[in-house]
Amino acid sequence: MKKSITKKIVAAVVGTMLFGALAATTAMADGQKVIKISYGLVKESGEGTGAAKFEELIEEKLGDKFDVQCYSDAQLGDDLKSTQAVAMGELECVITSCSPLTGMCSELLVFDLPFLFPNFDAADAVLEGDVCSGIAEKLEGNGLHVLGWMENGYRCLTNSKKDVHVPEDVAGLKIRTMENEMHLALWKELGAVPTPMAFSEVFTALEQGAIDGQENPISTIYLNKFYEPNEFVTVTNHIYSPKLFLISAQLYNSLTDEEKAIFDEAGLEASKVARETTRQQCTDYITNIRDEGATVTELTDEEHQAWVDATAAVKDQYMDTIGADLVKAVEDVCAQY
Ligand code: TK8
Repeated sequence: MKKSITKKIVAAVVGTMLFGALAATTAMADGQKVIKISYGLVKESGEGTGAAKFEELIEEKLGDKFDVQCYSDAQLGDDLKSTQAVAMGELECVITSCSPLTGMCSELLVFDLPFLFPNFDAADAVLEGDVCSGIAEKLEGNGLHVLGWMENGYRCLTNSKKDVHVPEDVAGLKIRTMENEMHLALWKELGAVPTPMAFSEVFTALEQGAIDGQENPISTIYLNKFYEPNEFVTVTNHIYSPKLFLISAQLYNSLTDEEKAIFDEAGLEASKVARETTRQQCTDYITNIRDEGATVTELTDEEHQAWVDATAAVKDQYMDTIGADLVKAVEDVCAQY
């Protein structure tokens, strides 16, 4: 009895190994290279929609060669971890916030400046202009090729304690920030208690009361249900936050010129779709969040100005680190919109 069970197990194991080997041979025979895309938000998010678009475009044009697979919700790791894996050539692609990457590219800190981008047209002009080509070149040296610029959106504050209108209201609130020194400095300056944390830990930390609040665009606040543990949502729009769509430079450089062009084109198209989706969501979901019973506070002009004034010092503080020329280049583009 024992023997036959053992035999069966051996047979099953050998069978699986053979099948595995066969499957591997088939994949190789097909010559398909798997391209995994790691991202932290849900499938319905802008980046999820963008990743799916990229998959569709690549498989339409190069389906015999590449199998694109999208992994949402930080399944393959949070922004920084995934980006490091892509830089090392251990993972193919990532869609990430810029803020956790400022350690490898300090120029990205320019996007952490509060109240810099007046509107989406200005953001598009910067994302598609020289400033971002320069940043892309720098990232190439870190093993990261930029396929496109997607979008987080304008960041807004949520918390479980009070209806926040003006900066003074955040005094003493424990607020999760991205892992970024300027975000930390900003919330400290406002009198809050900032706690840097990877994105995938935020919901549980809010639910358990380890933190009182967090800040993210309306799209994320709704799709990740942050309004459940945090019934107060304030449309502060304090920082415009883009996202990078990156591919391992090692992998990119191994592509033929024709493939490179198709990847770049698909990256741009996917990024456009991602930005359009996020923008629509940030508008639409204010109503959805209210319908769920949360309080959504939109600021008066006076309250908005109070936030601009209260965060100005951080900008001055970081001017040298970012580079006054870079900040001016962004401001000059923004001034046209
Ligand atoms: C998701 C993050 C998220 C960001 C954050 O991976 O960490 O708060 O806004 O969108 O990139």
